Amino acid sequence: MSMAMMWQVMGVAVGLWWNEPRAEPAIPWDEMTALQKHVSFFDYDGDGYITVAEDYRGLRALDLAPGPAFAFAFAINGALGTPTMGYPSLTISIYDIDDGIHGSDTGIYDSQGRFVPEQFERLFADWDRNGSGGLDPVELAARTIDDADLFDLFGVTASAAEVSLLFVVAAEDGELSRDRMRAFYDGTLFFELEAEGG
Ligand SMILES: [Ca+2]
Ligand SMILES: [Ca+2]
Repeated sequence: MSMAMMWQVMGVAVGLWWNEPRAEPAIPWDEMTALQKHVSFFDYDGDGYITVAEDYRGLRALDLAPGPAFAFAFAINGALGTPTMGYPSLTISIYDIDDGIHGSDTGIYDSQGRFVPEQFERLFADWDRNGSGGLDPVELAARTIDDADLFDLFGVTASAAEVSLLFVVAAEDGELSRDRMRAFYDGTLFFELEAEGG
């Protein structure tokens, strides 16, 4: 059995819902913050919590290969589970996702998880150095390093992981376009990518 098949079998084993359609979100769409909309992509059964298996399923739906999807699912849930649940956990709570906002973030979400358009504009004004209307890996890396809070190693690592993941699933022609970045931050990008077939 190949590694890919093994991850797939594990994915099925941990949830019989693997092929179940997505349930209605636990919090009505219009009442969610941008950050909650973004993470609700992964809450397939609509209970307001994201398990590692749900995270894995969502990443696979975004066309990530099984190995990286498994690694990212553990890394993301490992980083956000405990702060959002309030006790050691690998499951993420959507209700308290704003507690998962770490240092070294872009400020594009406020402390409640709401989208801040001015900060988004600033991101492009500051970092689209070649004026291409998109951010390439060099521009993204420069931004991540410059934005780093001093001594906030966890925050930098988490930001770099998020940017890498975003780039893998959403880059076009070697960069992340303004439209895709905007959709990422307002919480609709992953739904759009899934609808497009990854
Ligand atoms: Ca769930
Ligand atoms: Ca650029």
